[in-house]
Amino acid sequence: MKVNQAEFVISAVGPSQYPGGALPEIALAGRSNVGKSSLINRLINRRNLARTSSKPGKTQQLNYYRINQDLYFVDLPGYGYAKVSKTERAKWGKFIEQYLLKREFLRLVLHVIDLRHPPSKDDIAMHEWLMYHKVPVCLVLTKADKVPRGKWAKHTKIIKEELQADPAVPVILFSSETGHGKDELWSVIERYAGLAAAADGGQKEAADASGSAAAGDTGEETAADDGGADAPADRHHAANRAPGGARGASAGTEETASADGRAPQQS
Ligand SMILES: Nc1nc2c(ncn2[C@@H]2O[C@H](COP(=O)(O)OP(=O)(O)O)[C@@H](O)[C@H]2O)c(=O)[nH]1
Ligand SMILES: [Mg+2]
Repeated sequence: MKVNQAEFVISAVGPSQYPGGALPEIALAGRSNVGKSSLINRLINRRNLARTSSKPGKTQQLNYYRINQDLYFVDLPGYGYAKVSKTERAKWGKFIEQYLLKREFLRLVLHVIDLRHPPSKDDIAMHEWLMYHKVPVCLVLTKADKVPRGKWAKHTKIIKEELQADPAVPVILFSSETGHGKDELWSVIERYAGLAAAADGGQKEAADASGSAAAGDTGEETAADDGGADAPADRHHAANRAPGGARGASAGTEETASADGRAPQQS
């Protein structure tokens, strides 16, 4: 992806502030301080567009960044921030859930996890929740520069095992420090955003024009039954989401699911 333009759009505190314009949205989820903002900055080659390490207590805003006229990155508030009250945590859960379950332009969640450590309880809960609701996910294991290369495979294996990650979920090792994984991550993002073979304002190399991956046919898993047999079946692809309608049928299930399975809670 050639980033010609990247700009901060809004810190949205509710759906009425989400931007219009119907661009695909790529959300970033992860623990506070795991490196979500740094990852955005690295992807767009800007030192400090996404604010790093700012106000971790802000539990209820989604920071939108527009990339060209192609997509939005949506930096979700991090979980696992210790100094947040129970009430705030509950609000965080509701807020994020609303966005992840209802936002029709959401195409992919980059679930950012620290490669250095086994996943936290919150990481595991978040991943389970995303799988249960069949939200398309890419695992991004970041801070790879802090782990010797010889240990990358072992750390990756442990994280995937503890998350019980479906083999179909893309996993990318990343470093905001060195840029490792950047191209690979962009190609996943483009694919999920439906930009893979799309017009690119003439920037794209002509050689690619014949169109490789069909947008949306991304190999994301459909076998996510580990979340329970009654997981709503219509959510396996964000693009297929019937906003409102189809999910009515399983509303009862969902209510129960989100009451119990409000995984993105902090411990
Ligand atoms: N060495 C290294 N440090 C990183 C990396 N990503 C983020 N950091 C650092 O981790 C801290 C938290 O990063 P930030 O992007 O603010 O995390 P966020 O809370 O998830 O948005 C900052 O001090 C970053 O410089 C990385 O890939 N490598
Ligand atoms: Mg941040």
